Amino acid sequence: MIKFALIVFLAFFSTSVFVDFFENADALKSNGTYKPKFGLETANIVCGDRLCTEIDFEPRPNIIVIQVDDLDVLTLDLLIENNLMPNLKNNLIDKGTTFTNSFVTNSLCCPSRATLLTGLYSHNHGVISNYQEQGISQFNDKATISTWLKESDYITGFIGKYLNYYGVYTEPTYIPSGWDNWQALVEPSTYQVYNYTINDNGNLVTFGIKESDYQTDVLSRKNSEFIKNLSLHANEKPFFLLTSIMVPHKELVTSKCDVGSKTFNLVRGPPRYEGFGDLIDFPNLPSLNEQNIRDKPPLIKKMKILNEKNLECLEKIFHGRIESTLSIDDLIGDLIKTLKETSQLTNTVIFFTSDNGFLLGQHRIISKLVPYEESIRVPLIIKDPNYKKTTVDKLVLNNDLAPTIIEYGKAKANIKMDGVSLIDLIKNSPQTNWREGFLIEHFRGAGLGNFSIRTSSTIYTQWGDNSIEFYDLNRDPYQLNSLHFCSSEKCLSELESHS
Ligand SMILES: [Ca+2]
Ligand SMILES: [Ca+2]
Repeated sequence: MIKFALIVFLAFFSTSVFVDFFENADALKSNGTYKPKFGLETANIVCGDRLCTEIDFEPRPNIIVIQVDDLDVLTLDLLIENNLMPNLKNNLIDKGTTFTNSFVTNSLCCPSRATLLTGLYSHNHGVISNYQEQGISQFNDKATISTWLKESDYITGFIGKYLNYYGVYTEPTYIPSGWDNWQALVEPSTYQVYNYTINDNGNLVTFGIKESDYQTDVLSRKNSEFIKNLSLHANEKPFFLLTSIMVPHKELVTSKCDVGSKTFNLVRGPPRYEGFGDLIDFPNLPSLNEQNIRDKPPLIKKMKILNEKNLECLEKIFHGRIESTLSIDDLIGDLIKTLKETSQLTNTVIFFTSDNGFLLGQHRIISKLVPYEESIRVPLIIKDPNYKKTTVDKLVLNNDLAPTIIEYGKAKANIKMDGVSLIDLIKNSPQTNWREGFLIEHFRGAGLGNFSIRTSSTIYTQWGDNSIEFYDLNRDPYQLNSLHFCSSEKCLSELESHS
């Protein structure tokens, strides 16, 4: 019975999902451009293969993307439930669209960031890892959301963490194409909440260890400066700001503790939030420290069960993540205040998301890069001032962000992106042909690499060593019993009784 279900599933994904996936990509039409003689805009307005109408000449919104690092949905939900993210809740969630099924197609920093910038899968933009040969060196920064928006007369600003090894495998003063204002953290100091260096439009500026040097707070001040400076010059062009926050990613040099197979660095919050981590109990979910791993691939079978000391370490990691994430809420508050002060709030679309999720001991793992929900799911909220609070449960991807941003900017991408714009979902337009499944990629060689197809209720994974996993997420949302392991209901009942 289960084997049969697996065969039916495989037959399904090998046909309809891939067909949908490629058809969606093909559905992005090659657009023509039209330069209006009159009106508020002087940019190339894109009207597809139809005549432009008046609506195309409405002023385009400012666009702000807040991308945070390694923030999992579970941690964010706990923070919100405990009223610890009031700025995110009141200004974005309560006034925007929350996507409850938002995923990244490669849950690793550098590939995911390259996808945000291009709308492409890893196998198409070429950034398949964090490291030089497969990372930043592969990235074509001349065809990204910033170059396309700039060509469409946006003022563009980047503030925060760029692609991994920026400043190591590039010159520290390098400025990628398409950015008018460039404020990028230089590696390896990127992963320090104090004592880090920023490339401020070609000048390297190092920050110290004062309380006011806390990294998220400095990035927040830079956000405000960027917006206020534009308003001072009465610039009529809209702006695009990508603000990329390093926390709650672990720090490079800080205290560390033992999580079993390795030691793990903590991340610090600002001093004003010291002790706030204790306000939230560490989530003890059924998949924490999974007891029976007979159904898991060899990589996970090698992992020892976490002992008391490891679990205490995990709690410390969790507390640091909570305290540092609180600084992100302050940054959101500052951003909203600045937009209000400059009368830009009603003309600005704001995105909030993370580059990947994170496992906090689920299946014995403290990391990402694996095809489990905690790793591949990410928060996504888009606040468009023209629409009210809503929730969307369609499957959406980080591949979709660039097409959405480009549509908001009425710009033109000179490549065929893999994602589709989310604007119709934000408008609550009926969708009859939305994706039913998607591909997830992790390129890490034999045993570690894994490729999956995720539908709304199942996930099938093939690992680099040919081991497989298959979960019915309705029956088994914590991915405790891979159905490939069992060929009968009797076996499954036994597996479930020991999970
Ligand atoms: Ca990350
Ligand atoms: Ca299991």
